[in-house]
Amino acid sequence: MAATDRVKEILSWYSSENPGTQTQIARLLMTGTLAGTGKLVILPVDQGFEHGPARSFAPNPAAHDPDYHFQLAIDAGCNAYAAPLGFLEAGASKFAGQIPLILKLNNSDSLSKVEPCSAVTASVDDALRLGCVAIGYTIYPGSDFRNPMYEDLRELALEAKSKGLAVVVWAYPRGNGISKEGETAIDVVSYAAQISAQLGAHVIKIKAPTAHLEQAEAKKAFEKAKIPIDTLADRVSYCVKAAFNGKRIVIFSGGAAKGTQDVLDEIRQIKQGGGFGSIVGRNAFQRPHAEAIDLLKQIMAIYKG
Ligand code: FBP
Repeated sequence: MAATDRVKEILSWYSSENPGTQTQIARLLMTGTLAGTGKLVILPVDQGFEHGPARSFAPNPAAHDPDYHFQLAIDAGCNAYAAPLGFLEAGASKFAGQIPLILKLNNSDSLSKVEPCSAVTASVDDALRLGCVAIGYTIYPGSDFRNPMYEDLRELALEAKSKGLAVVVWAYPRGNGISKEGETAIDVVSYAAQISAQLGAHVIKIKAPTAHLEQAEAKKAFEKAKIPIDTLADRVSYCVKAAFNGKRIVIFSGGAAKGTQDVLDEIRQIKQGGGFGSIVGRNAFQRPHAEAIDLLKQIMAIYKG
């Protein structure tokens, strides 16, 4: 399939990257039901590591099987499937070439109470060995340990880019620096998008922001500039602006499992606000297979417009 004008436009924002990295960004944008539209729907399945197997897979026991997620992403027409090393190693050969893969290079579990900080659990060479298009990496702005996470990402992103891979950053504010409500506050989430862009991310994944304003100085700035934040579409629009005036791909996470209409209403607002797509994990793999495919197809239909 020839690259569409929209895909060419998006690739022009990454013109400093080598042809290998640009090719991988193009593969992300030219695969699946949304190929060529400039929109993306990615299936992420790192929740087994992040939240534990029972919380993640008990609602749909078939999802304990690594093959399940490859097949789900393929059957639903996703742009890519993202997972930690173990899940990708388990299916990368069987499903080789059928779905672009993103290897999550760092992960954290829910078993410790210290400040949020992920361990580096895989390498750029693992990503190449498994045929991935990109590395994935989580940062926790707001954590006391954010600096080592940013510094590790600098090294990994440099290596990934030099070896022709793309870089996807999960930007999840949390930790001592911010309140629980502040983790999804519009000032904090848009700040996390900006940090990710400055760290060199090609694709930035954030949570849907609320209208809460966490930081007093940022609150004043939002109010003085009269930045609209009443609707989710308004807030998505500001997050996209915060990521280099819309010149970085910003996608939104699905969050904990919820009703189909709630998911679709949120997607409509993300589309309206100019978001580039979604990364939908629990709302997909915790549903029975047919229901998950149906929901993902409805999400893609909204993005396709
Ligand atoms: P979901 O759609 O299930 O929210 O998945 C997106 C995701 O980013 C996963 O990659 C990650 O494991 C999870 O969210 C983290 O969720 P939380 O911040 O609630 O721990």
